[in-house]
Amino acid sequence: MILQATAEACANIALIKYWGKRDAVLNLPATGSLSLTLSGLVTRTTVTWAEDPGADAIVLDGKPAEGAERERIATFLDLVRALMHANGSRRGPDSPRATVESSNGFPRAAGLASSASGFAALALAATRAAGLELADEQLSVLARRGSGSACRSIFGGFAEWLPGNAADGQDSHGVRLLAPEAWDVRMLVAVLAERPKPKGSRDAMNHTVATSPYFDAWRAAIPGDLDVARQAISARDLRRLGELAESNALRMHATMLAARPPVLYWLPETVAAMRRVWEVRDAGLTCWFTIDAGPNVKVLCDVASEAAVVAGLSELPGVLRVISSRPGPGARLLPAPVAS
Ligand code: 2P0
Repeated sequence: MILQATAEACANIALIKYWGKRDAVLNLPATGSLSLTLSGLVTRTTVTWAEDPGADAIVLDGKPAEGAERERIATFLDLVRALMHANGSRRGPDSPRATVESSNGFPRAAGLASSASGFAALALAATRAAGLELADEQLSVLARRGSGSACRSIFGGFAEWLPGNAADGQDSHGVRLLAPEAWDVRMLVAVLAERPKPKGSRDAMNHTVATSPYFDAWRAAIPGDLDVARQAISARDLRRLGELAESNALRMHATMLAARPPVLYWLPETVAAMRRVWEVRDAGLTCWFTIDAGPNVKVLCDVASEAAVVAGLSELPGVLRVISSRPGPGARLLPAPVAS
């Protein structure tokens, strides 16, 4: 029996951000969050389980994973091994070793949410390869353990991460709000000059919770933001959603700027792209920006404005390229290759 499966998942960009945990081990968030899954940022992952000696073999974009990145994936695979034992999976080997091969169609760790697509694809491929068929919400709980935002990438289109109350995190998972085909919008990613991040998002988030005097205000505003975002999505009101998303992102960055020492992800090129979005919006285009834990600027826009917004961003000297996405599908299994 071949204990192998291949899955694809798309990254997601939060419109109402996840920034702060109530449990750092289980990746339980301080608040809910809400995102759009993007068609243009895809991770494809193949997992094979076998019983032979040695450590897991993990290859990311053609190179063996190393250091903390490798450790994080191996620790996640331990969770899948525990599930295999808990489910008395007779299909799997007793002490299974994984071979993982994962490739991204976009730069990893450049603030493009590759950990979200990566752990969503890994959760699906690793469980299916082991003969485990988890419901989407359970898969989302598992993906969350790898990276919090990955729990939203299990679902296509607009998704919300319910923070949950349970100490074990079983009620903290994504849910689908709107299928990808139900509302045709665009998200553009302006990829700016790449430089190493000053601080990984995990550390920056914990540091913000611990030291920012604005964190309580940030957290208190999220339930109201989520209410408005859900209403705007349900009414297909892009203006209301875009204004809110831009405001939410700026409040998140203001909260981390107030941390001690401060966390600033913006480069001069980031600010130039933000200003360009304001300029073209003032000139009549329908677009709003959001920014995550990195310098890149993402722009939510309508289909009619897409080409002109891409042109406006592309002419900025700091913009390397613009990736345009539609609402993307949830994590999905790919058919096994036909043996030749
Ligand atoms: C988000 N970000 O909602 C927010 C906005 C970045 C800014 O989720 O520690 O990689 O693995 O749970 O999911 C990035 O944080 O953090 C993130 P962990 P994650 O998309």
